[in-house]
Amino acid sequence: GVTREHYSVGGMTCSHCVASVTEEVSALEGVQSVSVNLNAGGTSRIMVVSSKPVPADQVRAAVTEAGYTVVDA
Ligand code: 9UX
Repeated sequence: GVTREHYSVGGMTCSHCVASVTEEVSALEGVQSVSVNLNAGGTSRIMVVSSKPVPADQVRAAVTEAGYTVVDA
């Protein structure tokens, strides 16, 4: 099956931010694709498509590694 998970991410303001988050999250085990709906200056949304659920703490760590922040809601 395919799992789709959404997260809110703060701090992203440009296409390079999008590329960084996409690269880090895509490297997680099981991730098939990452899409980002950029809201510069606000809260962006990312969708993680994977072959199995990806633990939220792993996604948070990857987003943090990229230099951004997962925010609630
Ligand atoms: Mo440039 Mo996007 O510092 O943060 S990568 S605005």
